[in-house]
Amino acid sequence: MESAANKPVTEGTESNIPVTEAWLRKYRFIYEGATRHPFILGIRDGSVDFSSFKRWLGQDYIFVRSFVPFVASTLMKSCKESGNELDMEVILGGMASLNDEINWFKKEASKFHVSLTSVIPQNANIKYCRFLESLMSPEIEYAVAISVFWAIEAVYQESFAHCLEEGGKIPQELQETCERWGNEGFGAYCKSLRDIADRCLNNASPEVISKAEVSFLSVLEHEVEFWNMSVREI
Ligand code: HMH
Repeated sequence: MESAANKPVTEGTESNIPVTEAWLRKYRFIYEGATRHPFILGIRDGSVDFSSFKRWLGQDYIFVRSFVPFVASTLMKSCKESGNELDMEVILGGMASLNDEINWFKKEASKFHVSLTSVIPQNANIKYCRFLESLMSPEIEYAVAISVFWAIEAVYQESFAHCLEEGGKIPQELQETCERWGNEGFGAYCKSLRDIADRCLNNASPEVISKAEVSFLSVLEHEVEFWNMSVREI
């Protein structure tokens, strides 16, 4: 915000607002589809089916294992392309939290009697992981990768933070899950990713901004499909 007056007016976007803000306005309905999905609303109001939660748990463990190399590839891009050396620290912090997350999944899976070694990746998950893989190549610009990284984390942060808001009736067994992504520290980390994305997008060419926008939209679509997969019977 503080540098808004210095921002060049980018074709196709409103002037003086950060690019991510323009995207969130433009795609508000689909963003809400991803962050207020029936699966999340069910966790918030306590009506969630535990078999859906267990399905989500097993599938998300697989997803997170694919997310790690994507984040690593973004870290590499930040070292080569970023104009700010603090980016590396934010992304490295993200890698550290993914390390915790993998251990948390293992602990949680044993609590819910889910065998992580026998989870079969479902179609929505396979497609989402393939999408991440397509973004790991060195030809993909840092601005695109960091925008995708932000969007992936932000959807979980907003979704689970919503569960924690006043008036929720989260089943006690799922409280920890909501706190993992809904806590304030995770919110601050997502804000740092968003600020990096906005800085990169602000300096990017219209072509790169468009590529990042298309990828942002793909993230939202994959997230909705991921929740759908968790709710649906296999
Ligand atoms: C599907 N999206 C999915 N899983 C996650 N763990 C996150 C986002 C956030 O890390």
